Amino acid sequence: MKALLIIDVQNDFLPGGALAVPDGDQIIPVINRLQESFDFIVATQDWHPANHGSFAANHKNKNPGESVNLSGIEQILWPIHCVQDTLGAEFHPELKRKKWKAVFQKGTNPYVDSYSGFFDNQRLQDTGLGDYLKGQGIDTVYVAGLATDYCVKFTVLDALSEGFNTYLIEDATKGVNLSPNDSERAITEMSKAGSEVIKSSSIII
Ligand code: VGL
Ligand code: ZN
Repeated sequence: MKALLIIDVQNDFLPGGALAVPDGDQIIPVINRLQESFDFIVATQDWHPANHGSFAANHKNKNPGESVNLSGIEQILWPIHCVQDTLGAEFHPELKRKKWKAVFQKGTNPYVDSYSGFFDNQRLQDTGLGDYLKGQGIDTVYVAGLATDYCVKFTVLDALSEGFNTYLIEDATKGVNLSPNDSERAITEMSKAGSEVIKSSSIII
């Protein structure tokens, strides 16, 4: 059975937000249409405590875009974003949520970031998403949301490693592009790892 995974379509990742993905809002109507074609829909939510180690503001003399070593691995620093219980962490109000079965929150541990919906960046903590999907009979996942070059990419790669047939819906995702071609490179990487890359028009009837 198939599921749609909607990754981090939250105010802070949309135009006007703290870590706005350029044109991120353009995928909202696409995702809303896509939802009509799925019976099983799960979303993820970036959900950081205010002292999170991925925030540049929590390191001395560091700016967003620079890196630090966080608990032993390289961490890109971001503006303060998706702080728990703030407006920026909420899903965009136009995003339909009626059919969602569950929301998996991630990035709650201040000492390790979590781009993927399945595991943190150290692969130490499991969000439970993989077992949940398998327990519901899901063997195929379609991935949409933000951002192509971070949370979507890591979610797709982990979905593949967890054994799911994995489809990236290319026009239902947008990237941060800290470097100009990051999204393109991310899509190539997901494809090489075994993900199918498709357009929403191949699903929407
Ligand atoms: C994300 C950077 C930091 C994402 C989350 O959702 O792609 N990117 N936190
Ligand atoms: Zn984050």
